[in-house]
Amino acid sequence: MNPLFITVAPTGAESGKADNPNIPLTAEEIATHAEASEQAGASLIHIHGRDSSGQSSLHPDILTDIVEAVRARTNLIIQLSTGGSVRDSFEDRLGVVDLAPESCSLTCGSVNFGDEIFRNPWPLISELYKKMQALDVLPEFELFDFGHIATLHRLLDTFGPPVGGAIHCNLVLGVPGGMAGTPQILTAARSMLPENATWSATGIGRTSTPVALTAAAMGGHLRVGMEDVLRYSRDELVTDNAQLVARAASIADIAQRPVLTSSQARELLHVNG
Ligand code: KMH
Ligand code: ZN
Repeated sequence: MNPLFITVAPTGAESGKADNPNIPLTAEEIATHAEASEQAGASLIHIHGRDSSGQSSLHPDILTDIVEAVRARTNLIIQLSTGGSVRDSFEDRLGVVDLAPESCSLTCGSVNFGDEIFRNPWPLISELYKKMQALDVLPEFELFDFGHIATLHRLLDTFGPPVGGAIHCNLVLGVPGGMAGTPQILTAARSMLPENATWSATGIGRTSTPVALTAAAMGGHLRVGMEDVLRYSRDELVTDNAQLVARAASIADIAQRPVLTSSQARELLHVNG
């Protein structure tokens, strides 16, 4: 038996209520989705903040409100996004790590992101990583393209392993401009990861389910959520994040892979909670 854990990414930085009225934006909405997602099988939550107008925000007060609301209602491992949106400043993105959550995302390279550029030059990546090492924050390496995997190796060679020793990667497939969400690409990308790394995979949009099926078959962990996909099927909007987590849990069940609780995932990732 090779158990897996499920990450839920409920909000993201790009979509709003006009795209899907069910997307959670406020601390209260995110905590409600978090609780239902944990009941459906999630053990880690990837958080983005929004201001009162629904725009992406990395303001510490907004992120702290969300973290407190989620902590009050769940035992989920909390991961804050340092990616933010393509418009967030490097300074604000670095500031997220100061909140010292259990985990932060860390994207390992720039990538075309639809019509925009998601900028992640080497000096920013290095500063984010060193800060996470200093503050005992588990990085989750976000890998949107093959070059990002080369940069991950450079990062580990230059600065050594994360505190705690766990190297955890999330392969993000299907972003327009990044790696395609196909089994062939996922197989190739996985083969390039550090040997001792744990990894999950995320498929954006219609690649969400095929990527989850492939990752479950290959021994990976799963990430789903309304950050990545807003339609449950061609004709149905996602009703809430727990619906996507429940589908990931059934994929795990079909693959005969037990789903880890938050406490078990904490042990696997060497985070203290
Ligand atoms: N919103 C994307 C530009 C992360 O959270 O670390 C970046 C992103 C990655 O979502
Ligand atoms: Zn994100």
